[in-house]
Amino acid sequence: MEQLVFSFQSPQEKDPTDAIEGLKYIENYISEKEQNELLKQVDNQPWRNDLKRRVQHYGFMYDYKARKVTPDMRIGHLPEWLKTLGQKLHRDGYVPSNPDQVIINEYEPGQGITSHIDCEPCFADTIVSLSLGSGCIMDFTYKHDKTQKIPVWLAPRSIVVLKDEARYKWLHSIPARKVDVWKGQSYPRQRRVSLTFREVKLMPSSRAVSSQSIPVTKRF
Ligand SMILES: O=C(O)CCC(=O)C(=O)O
Repeated sequence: MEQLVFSFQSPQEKDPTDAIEGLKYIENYISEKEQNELLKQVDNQPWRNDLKRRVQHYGFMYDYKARKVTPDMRIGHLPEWLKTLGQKLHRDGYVPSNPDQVIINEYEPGQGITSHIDCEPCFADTIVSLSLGSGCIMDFTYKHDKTQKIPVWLAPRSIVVLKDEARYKWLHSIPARKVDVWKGQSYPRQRRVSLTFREVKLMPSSRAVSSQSIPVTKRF
């Protein structure tokens, strides 16, 4: 498999808001060329069609319905092209160790993801999502007061890092729509592919689950 080489350009670090503790947003984290290589790699792999949007799971399967990851859900090591990127995130100080689980989501215009906090017993404290292809708005909603909602623009080739309050006290979602309006300007959505890097906190297996039989929900 082709080895991806990532440049060492210092990324432009920007926080869109100081309102959410633990949220970091970094534009231009990878180059256009790296983005195209990654999209090629992603599109060479099989997609799962059991959610409203297509997904790929690496490292461990994640059971959306039961919200769990157990040792028997291990798929294997991350493929080289994801491992390299995970190592870069670690080297750059965005994650405390090399991630061992990645979920790739594909959003066609009009598709989104419902408001959620990533499974607390399943995944460690830091989660990073890389956007490819299209930008979109990610909404953050405060868990204890749902009227507090903060939209954050995620540009293609940017990463968003969720830890501390951003990870545990704010739900995140991507509204299912075809156009985002950001700072007064309209951005028609195109196909967006996100790569979300996590470290699994294993729960004991309660029953044997094969990766083919993992229940998922069309509602997620
Ligand atoms: O698409 C994204 O950037 C976020 C994905 C996400 O929230 C998830 O997989 O739980």
